[in-house]
Amino acid sequence: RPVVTRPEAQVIDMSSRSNTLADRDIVPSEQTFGFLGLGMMGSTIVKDLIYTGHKVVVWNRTIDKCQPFAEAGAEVKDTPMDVVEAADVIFCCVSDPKGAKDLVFGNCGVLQLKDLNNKAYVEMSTIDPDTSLDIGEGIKQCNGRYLEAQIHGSRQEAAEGMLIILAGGDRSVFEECHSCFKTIAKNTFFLGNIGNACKVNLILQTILGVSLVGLAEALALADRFSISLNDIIDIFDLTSMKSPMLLAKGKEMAKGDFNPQQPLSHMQRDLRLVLNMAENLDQSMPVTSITNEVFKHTKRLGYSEHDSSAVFVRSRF
Ligand code: NA7
Repeated sequence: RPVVTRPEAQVIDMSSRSNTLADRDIVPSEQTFGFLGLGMMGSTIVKDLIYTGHKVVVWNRTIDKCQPFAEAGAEVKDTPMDVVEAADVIFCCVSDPKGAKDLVFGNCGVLQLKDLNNKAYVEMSTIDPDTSLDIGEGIKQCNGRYLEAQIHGSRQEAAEGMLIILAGGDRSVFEECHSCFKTIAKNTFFLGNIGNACKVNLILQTILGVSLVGLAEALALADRFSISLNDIIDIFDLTSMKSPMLLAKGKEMAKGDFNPQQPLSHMQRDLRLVLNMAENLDQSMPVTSITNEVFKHTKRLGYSEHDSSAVFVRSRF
């Protein structure tokens, strides 16, 4: 069993800017934007929203993470409900469907404010379509408008303002978020009804997860033959199979550098959500099932917080 060290805690550099922001000609909306969840993704997004002149109100479960944003000009609130009271449009970006639901339906959650008075709620946490429908229903019943805006991309892509936004639900909310989306994403898609964007996001994650396990197994075999992994990657780069993502992940595997760009726990969460969706449709997904098992096992080995490319470690043993 390998000795596992936790990846270094990542710290948001409040002074860094994505290179593309200056070229985007962003005119900030005059609305007030609430933000629930200042993890790596949320922090990166909020930092850029403040920089491009948006008025932002924030809350995070661990209150210390709000401090740099208060210094940068954001208003900090004590509960999600307080953020909703203070904002016109509220974004949520937390770890998983359970966290996303807690913030809406739980104690001091969004729906404690019985009348949302036409405010907009935007779910950015990666969730499944059923969770999104439940949240959307709750928001609408309290007189609010709902948009799911799934963010596809790594933490690095978020830092570069190069995410892809997949949205579904209330079109008017989508329009109102224009200057925010333009700040953080290179492409934005409106995909229709609630649930559609979650499905597309999880389908893309399936491609990613299965590809990573294939890459890890192939490189592990090369390693058993004592073939240089760097040579394999250099040759792979010359083939028609190459992709920027697989090249980057292959290099990380060769170096043993699993700095979390897409945490392994998030990848496994996504595969679990995919398999639940498939189960409801009687859709057979044997390769995805095995892929999920591989990620689950790698989590058990202690690599939850590392990058998804750490799946290579399991393949080598
Ligand atoms: P991180 O960096 O792991 O951050 C997770 C965030 O979610 C962080 O702010 C957590 O608060 C928060 N969280 C998690 N569970 C809860 C509950 N139950 N209640 C309130 N807040 C919670 O993840 P990323 O920022 O990389 O990713 C966030 C989402 O974006 C994820 O769905 C990705 O797929 C896309 P904490 O700071 O621990 O108190």
